[in-house]
Amino acid sequence: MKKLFGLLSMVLLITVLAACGNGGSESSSGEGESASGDSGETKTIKAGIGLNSDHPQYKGLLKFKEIVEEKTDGAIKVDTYHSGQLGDDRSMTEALQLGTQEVVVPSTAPLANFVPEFSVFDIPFLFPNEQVADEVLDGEVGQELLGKLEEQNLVGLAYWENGFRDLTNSERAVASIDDFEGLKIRTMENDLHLDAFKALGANPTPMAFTELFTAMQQGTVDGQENPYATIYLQKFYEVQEHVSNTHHIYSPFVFLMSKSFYDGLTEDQQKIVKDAAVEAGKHERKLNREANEKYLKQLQEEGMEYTEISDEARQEMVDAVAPVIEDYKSKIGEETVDKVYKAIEEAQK
Ligand code: TK8
Repeated sequence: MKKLFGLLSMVLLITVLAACGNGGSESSSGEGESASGDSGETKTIKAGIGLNSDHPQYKGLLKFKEIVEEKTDGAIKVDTYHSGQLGDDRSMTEALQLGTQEVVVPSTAPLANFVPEFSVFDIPFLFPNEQVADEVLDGEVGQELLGKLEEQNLVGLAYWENGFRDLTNSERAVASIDDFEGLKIRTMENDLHLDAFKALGANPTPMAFTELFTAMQQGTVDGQENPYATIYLQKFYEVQEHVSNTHHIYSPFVFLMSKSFYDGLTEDQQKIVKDAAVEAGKHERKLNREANEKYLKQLQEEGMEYTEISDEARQEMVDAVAPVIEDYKSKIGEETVDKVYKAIEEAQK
């Protein structure tokens, strides 16, 4: 008898629990599962970046949140974190692989530690301007490279913009290659960047972005390189005196999603997050270009000394890094490098 009772209450308990589990969708839709095969549970995206809340990158993330929450009627919620609250580009990318975070938007430079071909976009003096970069990144070769991220349990949804990188330092005005001599320069965690700065005569050291401001404040490094918007909005002018328009590398950002999270979405939801990443990316690029335009002037108003690099001096730099680029072609992959150079040529026709 007791056994029968126990069995009956167990069946009852399971039925009650099952009814409770489906309560949300049931109450909102009355059916077990919505048409798009979604369980109806709210899914949360933890999205983190390294830059602060004033930066166009964070504005882009808020745009992504707005679109996704609206288009999914709140079935997907996006929690946004800035200023390295969740870690740096590399550690956040690892968190996506582990499935403990859902979105990060790193620079391509640290991403090359996961997929080496991404270093192709960090070849110095590669892109002549932003428009050509857009066409190549949003075009066939850029999308093909995004596809390679799946092997690393990552899904690349879109390219956003970090921008053309310019050198700052606290030692001296840099007008030509000789002025790089011995400067302790922080670079992103990328061997091509390191070797390029060695070829320019500097003394480079790789470091996560989250450690950079303190390293400049304490004099562990003399300088760094980033787009004007980052130099201004991260207040680097408080710890740096000189800025030069080296424009030595165009840095794309990649909007990444954890593959395990992405695979758990319905097809509709996958399309919504993909389209939202692309649309928010266009918004971010526009804001970023306006910001980079605006902030060089404000850096000078904050007391930084600006040095214009002449075409001859820039050509000296191009020549100095050429052997490094030659050397990296095989490390990156000749085929990928050739495709990118071809796409750049095409984009300028
Ligand atoms: C921020 C970084 C930054 C990059 C760097 O997380 O590390 O210097 O330019 O924007 O992605």
